[in-house]
Order: sequence, then structure tokens, then C-alpha cells
Amino acid sequence: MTVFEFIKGDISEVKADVIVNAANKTLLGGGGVDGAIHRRAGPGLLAECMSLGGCAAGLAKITGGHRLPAKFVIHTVGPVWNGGNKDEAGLLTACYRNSLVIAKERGLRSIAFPAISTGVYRFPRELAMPIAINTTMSFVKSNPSAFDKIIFVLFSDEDLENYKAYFSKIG
Ligand code: AR6
Repeated sequence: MTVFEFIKGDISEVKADVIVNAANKTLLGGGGVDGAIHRRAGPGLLAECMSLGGCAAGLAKITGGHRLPAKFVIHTVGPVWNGGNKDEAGLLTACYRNSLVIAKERGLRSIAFPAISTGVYRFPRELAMPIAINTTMSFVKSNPSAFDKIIFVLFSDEDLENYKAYFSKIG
């Protein structure tokens, strides 16, 4: 059985088998989640990322966790919100799905997600939330023994309450 957990805090501090980074196409660091993860992980993470050759939106690549409490980092590139007609929803779905596929392939049992694309990339929070939860829940339904725990790490009380409320409504 997979447990879903919702917490408020800094994802770079989360001790899970893998945390997901809301990266950009260069995979060479940035602000927000990306900045926090690289700061905490130390320069070894950037060095490893430099060998990856970037990443397209909707896809994901894995590295070690370096000095992070997490063992691994999956770097995924969310869509930049451009009004909603540029396949933003499809690309955000792909970010969650591809991250889960990689974690499952590696046998990683716990995974923590931030609210991908809802910061600098301006994806509306109320639209991103059901995508995050529905995509992970449907993956778990088809892969019931893949994960022990899926953690959503939110950055505000409002996000935390909204995620919990939506999950209990549909869960
Ligand atoms: N832990 C958890 N959530 C956080 C943290 C944190 N440490 N910091 C911010 N958030 P963002 P994006 C929340 O901007 O929109 C970077 O420069 C934040 O409130 O980190 O996918 C990359 O290099 C928001 O709800 O990611 C890219 O260029 C959510 O996490 C670009 O930003 C995502 O915000 C990616 O933008």
C-alpha cells in the first residue's frame, strides 16, 4: 500500500529515497526549489548535472543526492504557463508521470514532489494541484506495489490545506 503524505516545508530538507526538483531545461540550477536543492546538495550536484546535457519540458533525469538528506534527485522540467493552450497540462502530467517511472525503475520506495511549475513558471496553483494528485494516484493504482510513500511538499499553509482537502475528496 502506498501512503500519501502532505507537508509544508523546504523540499531540500526532506529525507526520502528521492526528491523531485522543479528544474529548467539547462539542469544547471536556478531559484526556488532548484536553488534550495543545489545549495543544500553542494557543488557535486552541479558537476553531475553538467554531464546530463539538459532536459526537455515534461521529461526527467536522475542524479545522486550528494549532501542532501535524500538519496537521489529527479530533475524534471515543468512547462512555463503561457495561457493554457500550449499543452501546459499535458506537459505537467508528463513531469509527474516520468518522475514516477524513473523512481519505480530504480526501485526507490519513497518520493517527494514540490508543486512543479507553480512558482517562476506561473502555472496556476488551482490547476496544477489536481494534475499533481490525479497523476500520482492513477500511477499508484496501476503500480500498487511500487511505492511505500508519496510526499507532497508544499510551501504555504494555503497550498497544504488545498492539497489535503482535494485528496480527501477524491481519495
Ligand atoms: N521547497 C518546496 N517548495 C518550494 C521551495 C522549497 N525550497 N521553494 C519554492 N517552492 P519554483 P517552477 C514552491 O519557482 O515554477 C527555477 O529557477 C514555490 O512556492 O521553484 O517549476 C528553475 O531553475 C512554488 O509553489 O519552480 C526554473 O528556472 C513551487 O515550489 C524555474 O525556477 C515551484 O516553484 C522553475 O519554475
